[in-house]
Amino acid sequence: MHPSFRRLGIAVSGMALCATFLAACGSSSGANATPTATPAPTAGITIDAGTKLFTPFVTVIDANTTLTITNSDTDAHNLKSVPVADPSEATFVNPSGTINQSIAGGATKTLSFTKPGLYDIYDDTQATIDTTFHRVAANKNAAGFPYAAEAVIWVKGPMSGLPATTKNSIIAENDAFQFDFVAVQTGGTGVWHNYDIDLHYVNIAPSFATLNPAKIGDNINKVLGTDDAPPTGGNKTLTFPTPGLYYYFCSAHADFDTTLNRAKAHNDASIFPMVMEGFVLVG
Ligand SMILES: [Cu+2]
Repeated sequence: MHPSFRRLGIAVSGMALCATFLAACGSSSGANATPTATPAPTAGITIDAGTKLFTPFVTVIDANTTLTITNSDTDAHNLKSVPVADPSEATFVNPSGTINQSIAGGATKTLSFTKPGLYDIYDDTQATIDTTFHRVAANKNAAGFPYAAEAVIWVKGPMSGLPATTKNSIIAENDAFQFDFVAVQTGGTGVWHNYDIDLHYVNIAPSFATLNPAKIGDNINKVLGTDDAPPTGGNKTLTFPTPGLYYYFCSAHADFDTTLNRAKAHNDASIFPMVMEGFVLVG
């Protein structure tokens, strides 16, 4: 062996030794060094300087981890909990309590969530709660219009007390699902009833960021209206065999943007700029 190869061989095995026994190689205090605690995993949402939207729209974190909100805009923004549409949602929507704080331009805030569930926040400088449809609506002059400055945070963890069945409906004479959020236990079913004249869909959004872990129905899921299923409209029953968060929209009244990973309302949808969309939490 050439002497320089021999030296290289020694150096490589020395590095491997350091990697294996890092404390002994890198620390002068040797065996007495206090191991550093592994930092809690963090996740982040950015308020985009251009659109002033929360990015991403849906964030997935584990319970007891920290969520960092970075305001990359120069203006201050607000973080406010969206009120639950129905008392039955309170068990799984905003279960750690509500959020109401301001975040200065260029600032960072950390939020921690102790209880698993869904947290829905919006920025009232850019969007308003529509009390008829219980949804966040982008203000007409908002930078991100028609997208609303809203963020859905799924805090993963064991859930208890979720029902075996849940119901949602399509509101008569509207391109709207009654509830933004429903929840069922694993293996449970959801029923969507269509009180409207027109055909609507429960389209499962493309899978991303650990959402939508299973095919649900045929993923398109037609729900017949009163025209096709007289006199009271059709039902679609869907089974959710795999735990997770499912995000769906109606493709007759919204499109799915795979860059923003969120649905966008069609201009001619009756509740525009609000989106005909919803979430099913399965745990
Ligand atoms: Cu629709």
